[in-house]
Amino acid sequence: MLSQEEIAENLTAITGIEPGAGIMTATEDAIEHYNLDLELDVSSSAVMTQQLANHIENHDPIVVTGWSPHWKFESFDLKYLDDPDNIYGDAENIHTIARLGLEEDMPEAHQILTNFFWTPEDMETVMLEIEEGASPEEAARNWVDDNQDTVSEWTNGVEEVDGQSITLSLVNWDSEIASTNVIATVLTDMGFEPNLMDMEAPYMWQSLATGDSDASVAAWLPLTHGHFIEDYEGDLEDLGANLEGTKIGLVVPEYMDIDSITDLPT
Ligand code: PBE
Repeated sequence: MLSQEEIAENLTAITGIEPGAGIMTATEDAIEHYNLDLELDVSSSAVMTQQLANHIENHDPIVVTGWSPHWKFESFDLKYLDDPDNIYGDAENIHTIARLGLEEDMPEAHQILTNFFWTPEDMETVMLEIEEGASPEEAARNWVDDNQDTVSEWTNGVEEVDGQSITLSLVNWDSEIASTNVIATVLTDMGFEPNLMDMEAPYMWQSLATGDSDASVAAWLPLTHGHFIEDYEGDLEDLGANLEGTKIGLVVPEYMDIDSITDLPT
């Protein structure tokens, strides 16, 4: 185990992800609120998990901005640090959001997107397969083929279309790579031609407000993306939750002998 003193001596920063992610804003708030003597390193989701793997191999201290569902909890022994003042909020849901007018222009897609609902375990299955080497398209295809009962609830009563193109925004978080590819596969099977458009979190919201993209399955609410939904209130449509019970916070390896954010260096 790494003691609190050893951690204080060797830890200078929290390993973050992309700027613009809700968890980055929440972590800036946490650093200030708990008066932590730590920088927040801006990086990317891929670099964050790579750093996690490297540090675990060397048994070094590391704190990352973490979230669930995520494959890292399957691959490594990790724990969330307690957040006594609830800066990271309670469990959240992931919502599907769409541009205004989608219902009128593409009622079939709108219906499928509204029906889309799965569990954290479903999402983790897809994430883990991607982490183990499958392409996102392959992992999504396997999940859809293995879960036709669930998928048929999303497409029940919806007419197939003939090659309609639809643009889904995609932010490169592992959880959203999984969900966006699954819904794209389902839409493909219903005759759509989905176009996955890579973008950063703030543009995911903006592109729906401007109509540059049609839908996103990646709105973490009420807190993580709370500031975005406030900014774009009335400019896009919330189709409701597609997954219930997410979490964000600061995550460390089990071998770090601390339990709370308040045990980090101040
Ligand atoms: N996440 C994953 C995102 C939402 C999905 C927690 C990294 C964020 O912080 O905005």
